[in-house]
Amino acid sequence: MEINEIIKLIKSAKSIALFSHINPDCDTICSSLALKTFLQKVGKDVSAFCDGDLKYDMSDLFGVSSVNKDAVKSIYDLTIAIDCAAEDRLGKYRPLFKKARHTMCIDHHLQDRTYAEYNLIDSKSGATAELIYMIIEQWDKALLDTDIAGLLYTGLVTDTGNFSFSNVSERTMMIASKLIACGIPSADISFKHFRSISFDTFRLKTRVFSNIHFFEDNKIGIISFLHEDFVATGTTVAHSSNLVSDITNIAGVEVGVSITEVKPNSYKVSIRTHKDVNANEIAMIFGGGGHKNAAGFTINGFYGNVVDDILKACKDCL
Ligand SMILES: [Mn+2]
Repeated sequence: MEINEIIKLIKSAKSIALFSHINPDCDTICSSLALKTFLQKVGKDVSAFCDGDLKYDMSDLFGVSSVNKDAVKSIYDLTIAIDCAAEDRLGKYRPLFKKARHTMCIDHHLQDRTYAEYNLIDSKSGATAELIYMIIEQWDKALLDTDIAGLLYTGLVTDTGNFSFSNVSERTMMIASKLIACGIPSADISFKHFRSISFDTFRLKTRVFSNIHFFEDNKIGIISFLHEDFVATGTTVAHSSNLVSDITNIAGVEVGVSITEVKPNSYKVSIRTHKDVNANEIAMIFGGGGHKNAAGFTINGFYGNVVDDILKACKDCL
């Protein structure tokens, strides 16, 4: 649908609930909080929900303490899934999302979907935050303040790898410049999300990085974060996020895989690729998805079998 139609539909709703995806990243949370803040300014009754723990790097986002804090209404005029490629990404909030008078999805993932009644889907968008910006700009750009701009910029920066991935377009940079013009601390935001790591993460890195395995002439690199690694370094699953890109930073590596043990015999897998190797295709084999160069899925099984299956899928995609 076109942005102006989406705006019309949101305008006609009074009570609105926004939903981020499970295992939330900054784009899904920041896009939701930015839209929530804006819609409150235009007088809407808005709540934001997310099935999942928010990571430590989200703790100072504007309005983040309001997530999951509003009383759940029995029915909303409109529910909006934000950055959710599939209905099951809503987690435990799926029934609440479905029960609304109208449902909408705003997203930039590749997957075809039909789970919402209205859709604003643009896979060329660097982040869902880009789509939220366009809604706000067309609706009433005078209401774009530094709080909203900071949220949108954080979503943009994190989903584009600090403006370094192939999903960065001319439009992405135009929007970034408009957000910077609002007076946001852009350098601080980039530092926080791309350079600064906690000492715990540093300890986890030094332990696990010496044990990365390479295959196919070093074209495939696999890193594993196992329960024992978290115990030995006093860290949790959250500390392992984004470290997969350190593998694809190595010259010659075309596919980087991180396998993180989230429960006994249950693993969260992130795939990062270069050039024409399609991460989304690899993830879809295992019931996941994402983007061409960044995708993920969850897999259950014995560690050795999990590695074998993933490695085979990666080899087939080279
Ligand atoms: Mn996103």
